[in-house]
Amino acid sequence: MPEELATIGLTGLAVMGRNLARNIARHGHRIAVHNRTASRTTALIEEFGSEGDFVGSESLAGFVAAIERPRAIIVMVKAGEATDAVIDELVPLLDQGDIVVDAGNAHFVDTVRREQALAERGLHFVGAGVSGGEEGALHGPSIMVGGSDLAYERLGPILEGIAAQVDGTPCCTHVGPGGAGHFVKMVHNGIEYADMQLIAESYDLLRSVAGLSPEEIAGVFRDWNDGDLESFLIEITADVLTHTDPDGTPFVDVVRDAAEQKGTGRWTVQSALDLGVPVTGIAEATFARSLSGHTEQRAAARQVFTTDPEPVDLGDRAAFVDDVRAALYASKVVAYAQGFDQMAAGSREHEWGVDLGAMATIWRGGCIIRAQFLDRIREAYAEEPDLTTLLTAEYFAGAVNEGAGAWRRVVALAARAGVPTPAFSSSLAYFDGLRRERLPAALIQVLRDDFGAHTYQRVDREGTFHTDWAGDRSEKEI
Ligand code: 2AM
Repeated sequence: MPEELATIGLTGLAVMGRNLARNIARHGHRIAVHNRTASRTTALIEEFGSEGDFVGSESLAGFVAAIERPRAIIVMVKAGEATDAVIDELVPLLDQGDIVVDAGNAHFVDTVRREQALAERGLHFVGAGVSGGEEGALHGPSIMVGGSDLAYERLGPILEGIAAQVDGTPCCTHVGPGGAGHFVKMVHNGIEYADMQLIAESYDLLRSVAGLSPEEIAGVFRDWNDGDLESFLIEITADVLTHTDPDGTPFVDVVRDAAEQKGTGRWTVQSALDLGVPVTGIAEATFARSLSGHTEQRAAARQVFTTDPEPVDLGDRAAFVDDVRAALYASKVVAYAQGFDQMAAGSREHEWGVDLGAMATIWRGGCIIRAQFLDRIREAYAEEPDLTTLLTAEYFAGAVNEGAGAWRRVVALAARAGVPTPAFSSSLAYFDGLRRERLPAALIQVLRDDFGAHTYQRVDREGTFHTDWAGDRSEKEI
C-alpha cells in the first residue's frame, strides 16, 4: 500500500474516465486509478504518468485502500448494468461516510434508486452529469453534481477546479440532492438535440431553398458565429461543412442521413410528458432523428409521392439567409425556454431546489451547448429568479419580437418548398400558442364534456359544470 493516500479515486478508464483522471491529476491531486481490465490502468500510467500523481491498483480492494477517508470514488463506466455491477463490488469495501460518484450518463431515475440504496448503508451516492465529451473531460467539462451537501463539501473543491472556467467562475455546481445532477444533464442533452436539429434545418433551407453550397453555408455559419448565435455547435458546423472526402465531395454528402441517439433525448421527452411540460423543440428533434432512421418507409414514400411542390420564389437571397438566422434564433429561444421549464417542473416535483440561473452559468463553458446565449439566460434569472418563462424576459422577448416576421416567412416558405422544418415550425406554433388570447382548447373541453361528461369551467363564473348533451342540454353545476 502506498504511504501517502490518494485524495480521490477513479475506476473505469475508457477514454472519458482516463481523460477525467488525467485532468484531476494535472490539477495536483493524487489520484488512485483502477479498471476492471488492468491493462488500461498500466497503459494510463505508462503514457501519462508524468502528468501527475497516479496510484494504480490492479484489484478493487487495493484501489479502495489507497484512498483517504471519507473516500471519494468516481465511477466512469457504461451507464446501466455496468454501473450497478461496479457499485455492488465497491460497497462491501467501503466505510461509513464514503462517497461514490457516478459520472456516467445515468438515467436520473436510476440515480435516485442508487442514492437511496447507498444511503441505507451510510454511504453517499452522487450522480454527476459531465458534459463536454472526451476533450471536455480532459481540458475542463461542465459538471452538474447531485447528492448530499456533505458529499459536495468533499467533492466541490476538486470538481470545481477541474471544470471549465468562464470569467473566473467554474462550470460546476451542486445542483441539488438525489437525482438532480443527472436530471439537469438529461435536459441539457435534450436541449442539445433541439439545438442541433435547428442548425440542421437551417443548413437544409440554405442548401435546398437558397441553393448555397456546403462551403458557402460554412461561411454563413461563420458569420453567424460572430453574433448572438455564437456557440460551440455553430462553430463546429462551419468547420465540418468545409470538410471534403478525398475526391472533393462535400463530406456531409457521403455520410448516411440516418441520425442515431443514445437515449437522453428520449428520456427528456418521456420525463416532459410525465411532468406535463411541452418541450416541443426537443420532441421534434428526437422524432426527426427517428424519422431519418426509417429508411424503408422513406424509400416507400419517395416512390409514391413523386410530385415536387411548385418552385418557390425566394426573392432576395441575402434577405432569406438573414431570415433563416432570425428564425433559428427565435426557435432556439423557444427550445431553451422549454428546457428550462422542464428543469423548473422537475425540481418542483422532486423538491430539488434547482437554481435555474446557476444551470445557465455552468453551461456557459465546457459543455456541448456552450454559448454566449447562456450568459443572457443567466442575466435573465439574476434579474428575475421566479421568471414565468424565459420567453418573456426582456432580452429574449425583444429578440423573438424582432425575429417573428422572419420566422413566419421562413416556416411558410419551407412548407411551400416541401422542406421539413419540424423544430422551426413547432417552435413557432408554441410561441403562437402561448401568446394567443383564446385557444381552441375551449372546443376540446366541450367535446370532452359531450362524450365523457368530463366537465368544464366557464369564463363568466366560478365553478365546474356539465351540460346534459344527450338530453335537454341543460347545464348543471357539479
Ligand atoms: P473494461 O476495460 O474492463 O472493459 C467502458 O466500457 C468502461 O466501463 C471500461 O473501463 C470497462 O472496463 C468498464 N466496464 C464495463 N462494464 C463493467 C463491469 N461490469 N464492471 C467493471 N467495469 C466495467
